[in-house]
Amino acid sequence: MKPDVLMTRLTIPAALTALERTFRVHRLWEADDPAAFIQEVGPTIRGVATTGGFGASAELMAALPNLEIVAVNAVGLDAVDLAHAKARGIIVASTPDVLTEDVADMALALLLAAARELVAGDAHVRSGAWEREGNRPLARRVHGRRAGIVGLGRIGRAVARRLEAMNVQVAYHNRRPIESPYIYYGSPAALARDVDFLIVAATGGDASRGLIDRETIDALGPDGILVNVARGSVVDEDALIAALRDGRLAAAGLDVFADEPRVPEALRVLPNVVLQPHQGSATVETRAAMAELVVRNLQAHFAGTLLPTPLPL
Ligand code: 8YV
Repeated sequence: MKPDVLMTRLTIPAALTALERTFRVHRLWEADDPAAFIQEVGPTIRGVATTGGFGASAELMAALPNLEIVAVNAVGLDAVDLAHAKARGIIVASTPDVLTEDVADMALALLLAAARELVAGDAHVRSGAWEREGNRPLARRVHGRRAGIVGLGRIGRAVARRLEAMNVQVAYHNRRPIESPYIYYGSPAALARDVDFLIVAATGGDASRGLIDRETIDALGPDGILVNVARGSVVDEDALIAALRDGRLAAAGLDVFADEPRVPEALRVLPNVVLQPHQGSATVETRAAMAELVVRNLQAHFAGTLLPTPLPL
């Protein structure tokens, strides 16, 4: 008999098709009354396939008394109650590595778009303003300048490789220094003081909540540019908005926000910010690779074989 798996959100159709070959899939996103649906199917559920945004809360997992594994279509696990999972011996699997390069590409795209004012330039041409008003103001150079990476993990290191190719000097902040060719700074504010661009690639969750605060933003300064491809929670969004509005920060490139998909109007109306709807890993190729990992992790668990990308217990 096929194991019962709760799929919280439809990632890509191919993932659902692949899961349904091996599992009896219960589609939470189609439920008119999700709470009633979970109460009805909960006792049968042995696996969960979920997204980084929806995750797996303690409340959800508690409603699934026979849950064995949560396979997350993401590398960020801040929406998964890992303590609850560990306490119950529930395996958690994620999708590392396959999305690293795409998210790093997005960080560079946001940095270049913010520094070179690509969105405003596009509008200047499309609106006819170029013909009516002439050239736009000069933008800012990226190559040859200085960048700080907050969170030198897989994605942070991929961003650093891209920046080095542009002759950008790279420094970083982690909770602890790691073996790396880049200069380590003990705090985000100290790093921000010495760079032109600050790129946030840190793990989301309680440990990094508000890590990029007003002090750090002010240290980056009125010529500084902030890029965030991590989680909205890592940056004090109100402090960021105020700094962008008041000219204490030159620009920002953001792919993540505090309360997705709701983004404050005060941020959306600013001319010096480039906004993306959490698209870091959202390419056909990468989302297919992520979905395949979710399926393979679930299949391996129920086949009693080694999982490709489990979290260490
Ligand atoms: C996705 C992500 O946006 O991997 C992550 O942590 O944020 C992204 O890959 C999303 O969570 C996909 O489920």
